[in-house]
Amino acid sequence: MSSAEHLIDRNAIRARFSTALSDMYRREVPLYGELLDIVASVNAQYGTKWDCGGKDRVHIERHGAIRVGTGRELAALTRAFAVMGMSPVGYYDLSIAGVPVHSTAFRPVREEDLAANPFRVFCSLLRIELISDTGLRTEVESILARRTIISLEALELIALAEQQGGLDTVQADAFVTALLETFRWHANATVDAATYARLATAHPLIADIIAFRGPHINHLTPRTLDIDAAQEEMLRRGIQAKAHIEGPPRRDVPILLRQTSFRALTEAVRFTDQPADEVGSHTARFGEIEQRGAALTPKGRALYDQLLAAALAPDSMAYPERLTAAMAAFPDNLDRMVEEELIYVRQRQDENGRSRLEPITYEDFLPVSAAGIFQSNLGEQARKTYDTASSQTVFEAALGRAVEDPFLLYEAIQSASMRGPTDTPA
Ligand code: OOG
Ligand code: NI
Repeated sequence: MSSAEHLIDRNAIRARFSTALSDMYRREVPLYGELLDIVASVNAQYGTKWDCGGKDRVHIERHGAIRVGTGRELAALTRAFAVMGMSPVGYYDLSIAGVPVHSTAFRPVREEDLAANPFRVFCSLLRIELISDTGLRTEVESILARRTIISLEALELIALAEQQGGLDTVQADAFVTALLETFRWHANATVDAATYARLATAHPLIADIIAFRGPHINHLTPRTLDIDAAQEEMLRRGIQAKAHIEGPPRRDVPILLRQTSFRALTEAVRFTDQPADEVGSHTARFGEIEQRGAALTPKGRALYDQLLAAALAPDSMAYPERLTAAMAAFPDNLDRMVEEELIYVRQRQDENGRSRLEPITYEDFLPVSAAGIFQSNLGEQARKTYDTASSQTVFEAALGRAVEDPFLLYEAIQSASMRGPTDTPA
């Protein structure tokens, strides 16, 4: 047993885990390594122009995504993420976009913890009640009831962290190694080929969640400072990037989140009834890059959503042109955006002691982009129609707690900075 003074910072555990996950995913999906190279060189070129928060952390900044099958699995992961100082923030209902899951993002919430390492994981939970074939639903339930996605060793270390209030360095390393197994890819499916086909017909994402031993990480996303330059370089290298960048168009003052990805890989898998010389295939894992801009206030977000809705309504123009046209109504000047209270800002002192306002970086996700990413990777069969109400209450019951409200978190960072100078790097 270690004493409290030997416990290491949760930020350090998160940093170790994020690095270990990145190393593992680079070995599993070499194209991810290529994205890291592209982003590193674009960011190095951009570095001198950068005058917004995030400069010091961007080289380590990543988000990943996983999908789980049951509330029990989600609850266990919530405890695992808590060991690394990551709380569930926001509720995203993707069934409105035709994907049978609802989600949250596990991330650090305090300014200094985000500055130390902003690693986040978008985590989706299957909404089993949306499987309309009752026979299939029962089968899915029994498959999920049999599996354990977190090893006994990891669970013991989680319990120890809860008891002690943290982990010492040796325990932290053991925890990172044990938890990493949950995120690993398994080419051996746990179902036969016919069951896989039925799951995939219900929804490709259902097959991805149910047919394997655990919630393999399905993408890991580095942050670029210039997504247009990075996208151009992806295309130049012959990487099959998405046709257009998700999120707001290019602007002087970037807002929210812009993302692009390469198409999911078709990977060899083996179903339980396949002979050794035969292989099946599964399409799920992909690569993505993102650029982050200012966090919007509820007023700013309402304006953004209204303009986006206008852009999504089909007319004679192509989508990128419609988007640019619609978004032109969103002010693109820092002073005006602050004056109209569209974005959150923090006050910062420059070297001469003068204070200036700087946008607070958006740390969350965009459900429309998330659904767009799902669909571009899984094909049009991934868009189903679900007649259902959102169920944040059900989600939170599974989680074992309420999700944090992202607006309140940005608001807290903004008001703390207005109260006095801070020398915390962003
Ligand atoms: C998650 C998709 C959401 C993003 O960047 O919006 C996401 C998934 O595919 O499981 O990662
Ligand atoms: Ni993503």
